Amino acid sequence: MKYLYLIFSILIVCNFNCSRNPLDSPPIENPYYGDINLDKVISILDVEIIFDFRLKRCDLTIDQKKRADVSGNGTITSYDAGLILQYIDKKINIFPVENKN
Ligand SMILES: [Ca+2]
Repeated sequence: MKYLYLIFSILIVCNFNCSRNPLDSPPIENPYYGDINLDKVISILDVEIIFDFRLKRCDLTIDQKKRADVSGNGTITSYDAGLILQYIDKKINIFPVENKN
């Protein structure tokens, strides 16, 4: 299972790096969902935290878990990581959890 997450993360990071121009993605001020490391931007660093959490390399606070569950399905998985990548890449402009609130 660990290798599956590693392979998936490499694939999405490669896709992310190949398709995104960081200059055309201005930061969003004070985002809540997706900003897991609390640095006030949604970035690849937040995606990495999800994989670290899934691989039990780190723990998250209750607030960080709420921020990470961008799908709003009550779990934190690679699906949430994928949604954050889509958000960064401007393929979506709102997280599913925000439609539920
Ligand atoms: Ca962040």
